[in-house]
Amino acid sequence: MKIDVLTLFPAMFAGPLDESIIMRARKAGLLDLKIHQLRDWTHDRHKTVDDRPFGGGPGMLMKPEPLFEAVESLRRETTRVVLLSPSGRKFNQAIARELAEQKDLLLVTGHYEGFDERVRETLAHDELSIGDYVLTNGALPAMVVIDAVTRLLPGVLGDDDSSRDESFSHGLLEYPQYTRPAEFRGLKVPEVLMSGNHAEIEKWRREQARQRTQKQRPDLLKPD
Ligand code: 4GX
Repeated sequence: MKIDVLTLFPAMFAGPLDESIIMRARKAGLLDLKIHQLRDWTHDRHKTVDDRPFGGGPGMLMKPEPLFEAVESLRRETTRVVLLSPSGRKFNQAIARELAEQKDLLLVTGHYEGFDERVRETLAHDELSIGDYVLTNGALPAMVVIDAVTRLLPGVLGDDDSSRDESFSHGLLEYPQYTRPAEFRGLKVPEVLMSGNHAEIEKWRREQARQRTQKQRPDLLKPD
């Protein structure tokens, strides 16, 4: 998959995507990631990317011309253009799976108070938020999406990682897990896990997952 990112802070992307599984996917050619500085598509001396909102109000907006020129130069027939902003639909594992099936993505990160509405109307296929809190810009949200999508690409995870039961895949949170030692500072591992009775272990895990989900994430148990 090809992922292009448009941002005012390309340096923020150095580090998180240069480690571990994501770097391995990049080196293997499974992910072709390119980070682009939006200011490269300005034409004035000051490389202006923002302007004041018509009708007044606080703060600045991302002006349309650099965004249009950048997106038009980076996109192909097959590109899905995705804005990152708090006004988007809430990103989740189902959306990650959907994005992982695309041929290429262009992630456009929000800065300032947001986008001129014509960007949304004309350039974007989708707008995503990573959650209901306010960040300083869209670089971290873009990295979150890249990470969640990349691990789903065929060949990125080893068999061990991908066969693992995952929270959100089966709709429940994980059951409690323990490793050695069997007793640590007086804290014992539940007897059933050492019993060797696999039917009982299954039953215990299912019940624990249900209780934990009820307590921490009751929303996951409700029908939509
Ligand atoms: N999930 N932010 C974007 C600027 C902005 C404001 C309004 C578009 C519209 C965020 C999030 C997030 C802060 C990134 C505001 N852009 N993005 N930025 N949560 O909080 O995606």
